[in-house]
Amino acid sequence: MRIVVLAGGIGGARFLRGLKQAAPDADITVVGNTGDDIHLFGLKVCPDLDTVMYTLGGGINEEQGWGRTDESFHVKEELAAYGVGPEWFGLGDRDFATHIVRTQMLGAGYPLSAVTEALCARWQPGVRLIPMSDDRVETHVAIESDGERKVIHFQEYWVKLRASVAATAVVPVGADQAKPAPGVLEAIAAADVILFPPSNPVVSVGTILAVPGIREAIAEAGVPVVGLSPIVGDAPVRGMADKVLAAVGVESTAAAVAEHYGSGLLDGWLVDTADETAVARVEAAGIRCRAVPLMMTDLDATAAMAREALTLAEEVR
Ligand code: GDP
Ligand code: FO1
Ligand code: CA
Repeated sequence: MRIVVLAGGIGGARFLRGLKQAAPDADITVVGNTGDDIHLFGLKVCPDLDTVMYTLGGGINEEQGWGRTDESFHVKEELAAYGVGPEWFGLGDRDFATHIVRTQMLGAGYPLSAVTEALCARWQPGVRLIPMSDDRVETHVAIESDGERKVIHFQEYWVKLRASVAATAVVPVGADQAKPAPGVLEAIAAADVILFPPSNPVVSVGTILAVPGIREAIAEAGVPVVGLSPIVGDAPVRGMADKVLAAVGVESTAAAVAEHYGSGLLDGWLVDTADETAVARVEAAGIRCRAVPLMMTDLDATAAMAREALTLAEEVR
């Protein structure tokens, strides 16, 4: 079975670990979000690609969900001693090596997709990880600060400000000009099932869908498209997805997120058992819906979620 998954960082990566256990023989292609990417200290950092790669490759800091295990911060401390920031973004020494290799290869002319493949040769994630695009896309967030409109990089909004101020717009800068990376459209066209993990619907899955051609390819693939809600009990399980959902006019409920994707794209949607009452509303929108446990507390619970998603895919096929 060929499965394509559109993934962000932590939610996407943890779901993929469960999917690999649930479908050990499946051929899994992950289309990764690159809208979170940022250039720091002359290096290109790709948080969501790295989170997937480290999580599936056994190098992730499990408690944190991003960055390397057994990490130290000597380079960051030395940079700070020179007064060089930003101090609010925690790049560790082991993680730095990934960004150095990536930046060196990009400088030598390799596209990001080839660089990601080279990095994965070390980590062996057990899936094919492709960035959504080789072209530069960076999500920016518009905020109101002291009565003035300001546009900042997504990482500044998320990590520095912790989404503590209201966002008035979320813009994947460069997405409209970006082309899907080599292999993305081919994988979608050849898929037997397409899954949206419980990733952020706006700044993870939404950004991938903003690359012209990807949404269309999914709709035209003619195979079941099934998603899992990142919203449980009317709130994100982790992080501040409610802030970016509000910016695009979507309430933070499992049903509203399904309607936001729409029946033109989604065939099936899983909500948590806490959101059982959302099922009727989602089905009224033309999307098959089931309420099942959706908390990724451990690998077995996550694999059970993946099995439910694949079962729902068979029901709507
Ligand atoms: P990010 O790029 O690191 O923010 O990760 P993703 O975009 O892939 O996923 C973020 C989303 O995962 C958040 O909106 C969370 O609500 C969701 N999430 C995290 N853990 C769980 C979980 O155990 N269950 C569900 N249903 N959602 C989760
Ligand atoms: N998230 C944080 O909340 N604080 C950090 O200092 C931080 C550093 C960081 C370094 C490398 C990396 O790959 C990810 C990092 N993240 C950090 C997570 C990253 O900002 C994610 O993009 C967001 O959590 C949302 O996806
Ligand atoms: Ca992300």
